Amino acid sequence: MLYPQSNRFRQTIDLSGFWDFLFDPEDQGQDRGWSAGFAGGRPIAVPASWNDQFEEGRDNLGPAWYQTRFHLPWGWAERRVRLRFGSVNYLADVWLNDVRLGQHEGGHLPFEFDVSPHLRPEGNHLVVRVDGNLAPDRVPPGRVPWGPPDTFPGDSKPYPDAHFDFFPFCGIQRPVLLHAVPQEAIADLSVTTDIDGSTGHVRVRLDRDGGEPATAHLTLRGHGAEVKAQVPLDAETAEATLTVPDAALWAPGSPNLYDLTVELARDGAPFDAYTLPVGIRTVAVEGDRLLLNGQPVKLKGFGRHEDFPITGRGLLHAVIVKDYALLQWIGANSFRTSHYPYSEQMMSLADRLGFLVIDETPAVGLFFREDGLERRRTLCRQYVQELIARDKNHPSVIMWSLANEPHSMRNEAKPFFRELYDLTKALDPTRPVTVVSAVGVAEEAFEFCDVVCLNRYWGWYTHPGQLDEACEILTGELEALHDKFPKPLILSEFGADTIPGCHAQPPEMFSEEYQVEFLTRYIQVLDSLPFVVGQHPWNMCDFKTSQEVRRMGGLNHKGVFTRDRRPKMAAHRLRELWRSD
Ligand code: GCB
Repeated sequence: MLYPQSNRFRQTIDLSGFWDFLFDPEDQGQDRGWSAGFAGGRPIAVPASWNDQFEEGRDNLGPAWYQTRFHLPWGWAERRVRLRFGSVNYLADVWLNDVRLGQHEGGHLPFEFDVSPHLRPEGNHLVVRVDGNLAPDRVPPGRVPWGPPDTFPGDSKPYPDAHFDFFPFCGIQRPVLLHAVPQEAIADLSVTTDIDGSTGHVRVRLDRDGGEPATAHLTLRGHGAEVKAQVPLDAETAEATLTVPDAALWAPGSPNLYDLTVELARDGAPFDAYTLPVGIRTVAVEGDRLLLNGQPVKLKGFGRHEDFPITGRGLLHAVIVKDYALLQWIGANSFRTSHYPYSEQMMSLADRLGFLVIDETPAVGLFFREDGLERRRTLCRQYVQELIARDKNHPSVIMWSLANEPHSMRNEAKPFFRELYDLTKALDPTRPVTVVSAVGVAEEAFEFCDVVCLNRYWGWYTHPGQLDEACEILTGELEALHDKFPKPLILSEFGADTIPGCHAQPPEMFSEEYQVEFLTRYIQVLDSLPFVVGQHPWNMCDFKTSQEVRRMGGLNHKGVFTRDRRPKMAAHRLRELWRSD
């Protein structure tokens, strides 16, 4: 799925701004005809979560209604026009000029409609109903009936009752774009790269709308090279390989990108073009090593969240820039998109700045009881397909994560993940696949996953304040895990809640000193085990959660930066550790 762009043949406009908004407490909006437009709405910012924009919005998960009006720009009458939503959490129903366009389930992934037949030159009326409610048969789930084995010991019901540890922000959280494309447009490009000595190979698959004969002209430019290919088109798909001698490879520290331009032409007259940044690199697992461009690589970075005061999970370009600046400052080379796909803006900058990304689906808090299992399976399959369609061309994406901490103690979990793993590999055989687990050697999905990702909190949730014991258990457990699954291992979460400004000597829980000690001791263990190829402390920044007794001030305080991105002592410590190697 190509991100919309503007060029000689394409144009994109962003419908961001102030829309009208109404909560629908009785869920009667549709009966009252709101899909044709409603009166009495209040202004709301799009994109942004709605929860922190108004007093009564925080714990209200909808349904709610949005509307906006727009005129078509000059010259769009002959074009095909698509309407694209970057992320609406959770369930979106969309109408244009009172015509129902459709529904999309699942926040964090884009969806679009061909709206050409429904557009008027002036006075178009776009209405969206958003339902952010939590339910056991949604993914991620919520309001899951209480009881073992699907809740971990120590769990208590949060409010709102999410089955995951971050606030269930709702609304239109990423831009809504209108984009005009030619009638016979490039529909998709899929790029994979390979390296042979110093030569790079860029394989391109082109999908287009319409199968009339035409020609595709491909040009790869950058780093002093200009490589061209010409492919006659007589079907809806075509493939070509571009060979780049002395390729400038993509890697952290040298995020070399080429521009691939694909132009469609007939009888010498071009009628569509699209330019995609391409990084030439390989990623592979060999034994218990993770290889980037054939060289072992170790990940240093974080699990993160898209989370910021007021805007919630809404796209904020400045926060993205700031976060990358902090990642560079601290010496990180990677992050995981815990626990859902991040914005396309975040992903593009990862390509540009050279970060390695473990790209995670929104499947967090999965449980495997019968109720709703089939629906959760269908949704997980959909998310894998949508995520790979969106992110397959990013060189920064080095691994797919199918889920975070599924409650995999039930027999149903293994075939569930086997099916998702096989689907992922069929869609993208080029990248390793993982499931981020908390159950250790009991995680049966590790048998077939390419990389073992484990989350651990010894010295925090268990063995509080006892870091000697914690590190002993951690070492033994990681070794046992490696004996059972001799694959690369990433400790994808470890950390301690830390109240900024709270100090204690000797260190004790919640103090900045304890977080420093905790992370330092864990990293010593990880550095001593050669099969550990990644260390991702939890979390980069403090982030908002539902209310519960463990979450003081409504925040998870395991950030090494505060929610407004100020360093705690641990940030300085990590910088010493990570920048000295
Ligand atoms: C975990 C979860 C993460 C939580 C974290 C914590 O294992 O994956 O979502 O926020 O623990 O702080 O408890």
